[in-house]
Amino acid sequence: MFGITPSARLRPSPYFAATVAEGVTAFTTYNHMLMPTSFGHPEEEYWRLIHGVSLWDVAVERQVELKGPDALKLAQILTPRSLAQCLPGQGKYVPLCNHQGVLINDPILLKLAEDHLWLSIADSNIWFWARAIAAERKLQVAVSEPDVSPLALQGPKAVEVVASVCGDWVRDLKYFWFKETTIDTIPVVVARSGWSKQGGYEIYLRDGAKGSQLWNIFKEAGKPWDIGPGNPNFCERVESGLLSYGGDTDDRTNPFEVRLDKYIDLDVANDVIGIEALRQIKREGVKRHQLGVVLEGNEPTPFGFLWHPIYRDGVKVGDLTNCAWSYRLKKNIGFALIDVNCQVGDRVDVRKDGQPVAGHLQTLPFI
Ligand code: THG
Repeated sequence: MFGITPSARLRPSPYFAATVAEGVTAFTTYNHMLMPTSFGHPEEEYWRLIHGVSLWDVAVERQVELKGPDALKLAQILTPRSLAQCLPGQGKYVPLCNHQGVLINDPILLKLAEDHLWLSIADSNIWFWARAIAAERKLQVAVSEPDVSPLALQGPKAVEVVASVCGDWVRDLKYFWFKETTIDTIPVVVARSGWSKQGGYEIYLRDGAKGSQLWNIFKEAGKPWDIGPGNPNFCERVESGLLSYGGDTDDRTNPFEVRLDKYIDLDVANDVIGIEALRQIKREGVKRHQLGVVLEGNEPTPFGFLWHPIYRDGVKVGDLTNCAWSYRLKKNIGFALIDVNCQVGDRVDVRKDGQPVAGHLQTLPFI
């Protein structure tokens, strides 16, 4: 349909050649890189994630490295989630907010050592932000990007494949914990995490020259479990209620609106960015919240790029921020960012090309 014009602004993933060899048919942009979004068989790719194991190029989840005596201090200034209990070898999902309490990214933090952290970021530039804050607060910390590129194995059989490559110790790795190791001399970090609710691992490659080699090791090892290429799966993540920063959020979304309450600790120190604003929002209560929408109709209805307005009793009450055809529920489902007066069970309609599509509100996750 369209081509992609090469440019040094669009950094290739170390797995790019491997995904082309697998027959990638679509990409999206993310953190100034390309991420595969289809290998041409969407339903097959979905069921492979639900029942088997799927291999994903998620190198777009780029790392912001914090290194130096004040690394942990900077990390805690950047996130309103308490890091007091975070141990070396542990990862944490950490919302980042600006001074107004608006969500500006939702990385996974990996604590490699007391003075060495990675923020594995979603689609917004945190190197600028972290460097500016470090300088303004006069912290002793270097903010940089290491040569690190995540590869994900997701699905119920991922544990078998990763154990066959790395050893049985990976079976005992706790959710969100990680370990530094090598695979055929390739330096990696193996973490039990990933943007699906089907279980799995993320392998953080520490040598960008070895992308095809690492991809092929897992492709070969995964054959007994019928591994195949995939990507962060739109349908599964909507069913599972996983948030997409920038997709489901806008420039005034705070973490309480999008179900991130349990990752915010209001008693962190006052020097944490956005904490005063977050306390105030909590005191006053949010004006919007995030619920599921189930649309009527038994056919997939593509909604395209933009948010779509949601109406209740003829009044606009919010927006549909995504919508997917659920292969398990056989319905179009999506997330609503909607007035707090709207509740589960309410009948609503979504305007698509000016036409109403009827539906109702439901709790998240759907499954
Ligand atoms: N992996 C890595 N980096 C990433 C992502 C990832 N960076 C960008 C983006 N994804 C960050 N966003 C999320 C969102 C949700 C989760 C992980 C990363 C997630 N959430 C679980 C949930 O909401 O149920 C559990 C969180 C918890 O309990 O701590 O997994 O995918 N490397």
